Amino acid sequence: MQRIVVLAGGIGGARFLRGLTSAAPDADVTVIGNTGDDIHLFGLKVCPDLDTVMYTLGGGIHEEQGWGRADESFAVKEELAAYGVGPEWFGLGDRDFATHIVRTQMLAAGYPLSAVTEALCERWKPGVRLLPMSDDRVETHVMIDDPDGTEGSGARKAVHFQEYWVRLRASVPAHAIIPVGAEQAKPAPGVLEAISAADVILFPPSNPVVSVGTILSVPGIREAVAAADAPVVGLSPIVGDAPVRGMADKVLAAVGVESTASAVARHYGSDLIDGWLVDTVDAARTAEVEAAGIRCRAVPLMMTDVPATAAMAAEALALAEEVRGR
Ligand code: FO1
Repeated sequence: MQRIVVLAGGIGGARFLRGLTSAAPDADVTVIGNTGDDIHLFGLKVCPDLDTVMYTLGGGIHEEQGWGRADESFAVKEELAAYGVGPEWFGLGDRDFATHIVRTQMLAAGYPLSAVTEALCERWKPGVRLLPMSDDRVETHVMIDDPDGTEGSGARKAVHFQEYWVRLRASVPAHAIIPVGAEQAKPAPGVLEAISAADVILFPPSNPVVSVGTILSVPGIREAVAAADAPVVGLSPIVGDAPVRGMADKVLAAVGVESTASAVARHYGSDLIDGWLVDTVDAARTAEVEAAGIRCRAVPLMMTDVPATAAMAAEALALAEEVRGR
């Protein structure tokens, strides 16, 4: 059985995985999920990217939104607001709350996040093994100009990733992205083992900075991917010089990377990836990627539905075969 490891963020990663499991139904897929977006709210631990993967593959996702539960209601949020308890800018629904309550209860009882995730997946049966990148707390913070600082003082402050992404809609410049706690974090049990035993490693069209980049910032994970025998193939989240969805361009700018399909491939570099897929509209960029020592193909990369996404996943697996043993 083919062992595939995928480093996934939220919506882009989850949708790609749905295509992958359709293209390779017999594969043994391990997903290493980003937990840098995790946030503590109302005393509860919320893991947006793990939940997005779990709900999407388990059939519980709000399809149009891409995050949160289908058929959701917001009675708890409204009741909290009536007490003046926020944040009002983060939409936690009633059904979703149950997940966070179970998770928080299990964590408080001493289970590590990896065991809690496994337990939650027993309900959702996502058809993949979902591992958090780490059981340790890592929280992505974004450095922005401090709106309360005196003008011209250059004062800056760090905000939680969700505050930057959801409350501010990435509308202000990000000066730096800091995965707080990453240096001390250890990969969760099974992560390094899955990477070294993989036949193929895939980077879906997830955010290269705050999703895949955060996973790679956990000491040992980048090294394991670079040292793996398996071919590593990525799919560009940038199509026609703009993110397919989300605001990846804002955080790419923070790390000094242009929003082009080829710049993202070079950002990962040939030490890490062997192959890279760009969309057909970016076919002219394949030469730039190949000049960086990364095999590159131009194929349709719009995840419009499951068959189109399965075709992308099949192209990624085909490219992996092509570069195997390079
Ligand atoms: N995204 C939003 O744009 N607005 C929200 O209110 C929001 C709430 C939310 C609650 C649970 C969850 O699992 C995800 C949620 N997201 C929301 C998505 C999330 O902020 C990001 O898209 C991811 O963290 C990026 O991968």
